[in-house]
Amino acid sequence: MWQGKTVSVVLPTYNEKDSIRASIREFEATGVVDEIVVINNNAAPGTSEEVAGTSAREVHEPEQGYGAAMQRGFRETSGELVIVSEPDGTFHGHDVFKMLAYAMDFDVVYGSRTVKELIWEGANMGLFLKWGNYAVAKLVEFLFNTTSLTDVGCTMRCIRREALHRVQPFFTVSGSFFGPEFMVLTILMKMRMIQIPVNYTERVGHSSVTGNKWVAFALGLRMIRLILEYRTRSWLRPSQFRSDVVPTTSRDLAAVDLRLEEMEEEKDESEPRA
Ligand SMILES: Nc1nc2c(ncn2[C@@H]2O[C@H](COP(=O)(O)OP(=O)(O)OP(=O)(O)O)[C@@H](O)[C@H]2O)c(=O)[nH]1
Ligand SMILES: [Mg+2]
Repeated sequence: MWQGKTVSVVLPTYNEKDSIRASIREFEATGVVDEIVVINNNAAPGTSEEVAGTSAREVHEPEQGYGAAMQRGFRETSGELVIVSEPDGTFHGHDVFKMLAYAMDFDVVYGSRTVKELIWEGANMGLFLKWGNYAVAKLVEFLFNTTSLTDVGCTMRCIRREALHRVQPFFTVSGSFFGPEFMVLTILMKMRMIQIPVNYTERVGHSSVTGNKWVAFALGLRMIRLILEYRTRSWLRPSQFRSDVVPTTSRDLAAVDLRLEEMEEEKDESEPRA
């Protein structure tokens, strides 16, 4: 629970058997996380045994891919604030405090892994990946004239439940470039967003996506294509990304919370005493 709001964490897993338990423990140790949902995406044998014995709930998602796993994770959680991360040892559980602090004022908080001081020795963030992510992020920032962005591939993020409800019906990507689709959609839906630096450490085990430069380069090109497609579609028909107006600022939500409390009190008073 954080400032009266329930907090969920989604951890998709494919090949993180040797790091997942420690990752879950880090999130548990924060003391503010209400539920941890692990999405087992045909993960390495032994992963379920590692998850058992922690407080996390494991859900099996047969459709392969990071996007498919994430979408399933969002459907499985119930928290008012939903944090997503990776259980591969690259992200730090205590960074949820930074994310949650900003989540009070923003619909979506994106992590960024390109701030030098927080890139740990051994992290898979050399020149190519750092400047590649930075360049694509700046392309998004420029094309959509949005807030300052410095990374498109960071999978540590936090989104408020109301914002998630609005964006969920628009998801189409089941593979690795789900992250940029999520980002572009939240921009097009005019959500309040910010990107903040998070720690980025050496991965435990083999990195299947960005471990290979060519795979990472192909993924980068695919991301750029997706970004350009969304930009063109939204120029041609801007109304398609509009959705019902829901409270988006903390002030709006505070007003709603206050009203709910008042209604509870009114209900209590009107109930006959035993
Ligand atoms: N490779 C892969 N990852 C998946 C799949 N489904 C879910 N994931 C999750 O996607 C995340 C990214 O996979 P990684 O192997 O860590 O990729 P990476 O090379 O470290 O890439 P980044 O983390 O994006 O820098 C992990 O948390 C996986 O558990 C899948 O089908 N394939
Ligand atoms: Mg990773």
